[in-house]
Amino acid sequence: MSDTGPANPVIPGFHPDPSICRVGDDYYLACSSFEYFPGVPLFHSRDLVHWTQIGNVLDRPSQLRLAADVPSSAGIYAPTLRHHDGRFWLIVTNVSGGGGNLLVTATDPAGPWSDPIWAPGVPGIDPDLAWDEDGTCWCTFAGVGQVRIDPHTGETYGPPRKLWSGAPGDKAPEAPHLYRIGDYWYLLIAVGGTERGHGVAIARGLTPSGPFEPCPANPILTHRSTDHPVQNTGHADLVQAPDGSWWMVLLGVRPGGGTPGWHVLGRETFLAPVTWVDGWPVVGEVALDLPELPWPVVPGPVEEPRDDFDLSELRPSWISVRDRPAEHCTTKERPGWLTLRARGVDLDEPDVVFTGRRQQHLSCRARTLVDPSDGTGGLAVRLDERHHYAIEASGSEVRVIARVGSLRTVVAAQPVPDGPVVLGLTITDPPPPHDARTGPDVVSLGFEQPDGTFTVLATLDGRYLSTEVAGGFTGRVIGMYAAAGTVHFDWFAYEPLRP
Ligand code: 6LW
Repeated sequence: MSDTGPANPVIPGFHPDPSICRVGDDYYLACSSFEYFPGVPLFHSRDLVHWTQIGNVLDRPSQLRLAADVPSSAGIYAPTLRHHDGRFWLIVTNVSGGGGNLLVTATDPAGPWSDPIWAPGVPGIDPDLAWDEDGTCWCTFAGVGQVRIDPHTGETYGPPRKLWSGAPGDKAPEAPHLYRIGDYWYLLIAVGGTERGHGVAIARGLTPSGPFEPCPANPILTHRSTDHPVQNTGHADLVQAPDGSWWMVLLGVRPGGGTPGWHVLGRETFLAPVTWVDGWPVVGEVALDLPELPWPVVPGPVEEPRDDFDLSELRPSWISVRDRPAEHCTTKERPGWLTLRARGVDLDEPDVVFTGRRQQHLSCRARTLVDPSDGTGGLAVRLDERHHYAIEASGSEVRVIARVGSLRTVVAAQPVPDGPVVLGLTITDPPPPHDARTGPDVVSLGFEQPDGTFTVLATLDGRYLSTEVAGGFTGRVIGMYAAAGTVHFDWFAYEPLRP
């Protein structure tokens, strides 16, 4: 929210591939989660602009196993969330570990969700579910094929059929969603790939399997070849509000710095208004400052910026890399502390013991009180195993470690008194002058002296923790890790400094 009204992104930070549904006056939205556990964050809103995470759909190993060999940005790809016959349904692709497409269902979207039902007959990612008038369920998937499916069993019927895959030459037709609106079935797809060429196209037909006529105005949304501050717009889903108005949620990125523009928060969830002209949707601007909404905004519960780890379970916004076994991550061993027990590997390895939260602001500060008396660990901002910055404490020393691609270095180190120490990192705009060579931000890492003054040990260029450098589908995650032994964290505080 900007201080003048509703603002985009409505769900900042790496929350890509949004899928939305409405039940009465309540909206629910799910996103991709890749190599993080728990997976598929689930949000609730009453006004489309204030979203509260109410859980994670895949929150136990019987639903989601991501082994150490699952590459970064693999794992859980795009979900589709729907409500039908009094139940919530979610279908999603696990591209790793013998994955494929799985279905889960729940009566309460906050969970628990069922154990997965696999759908081996769905041969593509980005699966969608749509029910026709007689209750037949159709699963449409990337490349834009379709197969009839029983969502209760995952069984599919007949060979998949090809539907419509955009205009000739459209790259990467994916993220299909099928809707019955009025007399037509509408097929909404992403085209162009999830980078700067991303866009949204739509077609309509008289049956759920077409034939489909494309919208003459396709792509109905793209920011390609523009200098709009929101780029990569695509992978959309449509929802109708109780007042009859239509809205689109979609992914986008906010590049910063000079050329080519680096985005560091991953692909975020944005909202855009939709109107209908001659039976076709017209998408309004994906503006950073949203237009006033035709209903009162209803701020939901806001997560406290500081977590004192006083609860037996972690908040749903905490995510770990690939898994979170209790023997490695618990708040029950030392009440009021988060205990991380290392596997003896550090942030360079896929099975590092790390628990963090998505960076959701272009400028922010994170701090934690760590007790390294029984181990080595600290505070890190990571994109993946090859791109991360950390302030690490072990016994009587703190050090800043930077990993960029194949380069890893201890940038600075300083002795500190034994015992707990506050570690911190601050992400801010780069100092002037700014030109085409300027990065998106700088990351200052340090620690608090016993008298409370903060000592910066190193300030590092943030461009190396951007998707343009690292690649992949995620965004920065800021959190705590243990590289050796057992490390206890008394609290963690995240402070937004700029949206
Ligand atoms: C998602 C697909 C895509 O499944 O990236 O680039 C995948 N397009 O729609 C992960 O976000």
